[in-house]
Amino acid sequence: MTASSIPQLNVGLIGGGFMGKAHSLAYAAMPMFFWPAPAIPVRHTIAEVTDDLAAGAAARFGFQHSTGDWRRVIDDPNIHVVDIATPNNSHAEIAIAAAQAGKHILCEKPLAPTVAEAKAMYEAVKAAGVVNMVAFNYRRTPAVALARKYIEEGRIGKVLSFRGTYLQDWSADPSGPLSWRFQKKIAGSGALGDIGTHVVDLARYLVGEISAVNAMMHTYIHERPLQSGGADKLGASDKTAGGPRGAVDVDDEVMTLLRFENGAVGSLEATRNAWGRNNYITFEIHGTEGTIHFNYERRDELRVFFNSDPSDARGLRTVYTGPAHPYGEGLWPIPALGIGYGETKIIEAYDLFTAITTGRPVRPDFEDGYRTELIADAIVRSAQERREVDVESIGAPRETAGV
Ligand code: NAI
Ligand code: SOE
Repeated sequence: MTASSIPQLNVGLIGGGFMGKAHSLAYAAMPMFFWPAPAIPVRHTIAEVTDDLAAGAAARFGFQHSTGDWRRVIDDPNIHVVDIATPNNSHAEIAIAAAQAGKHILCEKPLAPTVAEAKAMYEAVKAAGVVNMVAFNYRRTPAVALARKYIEEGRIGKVLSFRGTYLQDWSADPSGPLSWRFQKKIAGSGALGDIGTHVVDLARYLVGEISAVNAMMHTYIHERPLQSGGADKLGASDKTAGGPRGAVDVDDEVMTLLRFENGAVGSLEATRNAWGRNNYITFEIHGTEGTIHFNYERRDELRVFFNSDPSDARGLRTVYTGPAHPYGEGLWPIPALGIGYGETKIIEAYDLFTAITTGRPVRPDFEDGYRTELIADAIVRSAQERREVDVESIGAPRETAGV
């Protein structure tokens, strides 16, 4: 393939906050890592809530055009891909409009704050036949993809159990501002939707469909200083700390037991109130023939125990991901040079554009996002009703394999 034969696809990015930054970086860097690239993502238009914010975001993130009205992105026939990087309550309206306009879509997680919206989004992309992807990017950490490969190859035998955590501490300080992430009408839920859904995605990716949950949820901090508009300050100590306060109406902590369709059992814990934990996504998977352990704070490493190892060399040991491992051909030439958060987003962009230009399926898609919302909904009901709750079934378990 020659450089001139690589298609150029125009991206309309909606939202210029934390994820606007991460996705812009990924579009710029993807062809530098994966060459020949499946397509060159052109940073065409960025939308923000005002023209001024949009113009600033365009200058910062390298977009050719900007707008204070996301509908102009949808209406622009030159835009091929709509990227939704706004707070959760706007995902459905934008995604459904984008699907109806025939755009391919990348939508940030959680797919939507409610099951009803997630279902409508799934139905809209299915009807439109557009490529769709939900941005659960942690499964694109090479060590996580390697865990998946080992499980598929049977290296740890039949999976018995999954223990997953996502612990952060940015909301542990009660003087942290009441951003959109603490408001049910915008976020849908708290730790559950914001970070617990990442663990649900990993559990589904690595083990399979979740059929039932038994959960507890709790809120520790019931009000916070008001934050007026703007990107989430993610716990930054706010100058308004002594000023007016508003109610937190989402969970700070979720813990649940999990049953998988294939007979495995598991647990999930998520909180943003765990002092000293930053992006502590972990999982440990026990199988009949071995164990796999991962900690995102040491994300170049996968810890493994294989029962097949010689008896004098057994023990949990560390595999450092590199060229021999998933996505290694596009990343850095030596193991342990350091995989970052940005790389997961670059790989996400690579897989999205590969799907658009080759027709190869991409996962997690909106059906995965919808199924994750059904699991989140079961977790909420289980906590409220203090009992085990079945996850609503929307058909046979999905093949967990997929890019
Ligand atoms: P943020 O608060 O940093 O930025 C959101 C931006 O969207 C703000 O600049 C805001 O002005 C803009 N915005 C809001 N409504 C808009 C509208 N109607 N049109 C155009 N712009 C609008 O939020 P952040 O952290 O970037 O989160 C955005 C989404 O990404 C959320 O769904 C969140 O859950 C998800 N996220 C995913 C992460 C991941 O690891 N996959 C990491 C962080 C966030
Ligand atoms: C805040 O908890 C947050 O930004 C989440 O919204 C993201 O999904 C996670 O990847 C990092 O932390």
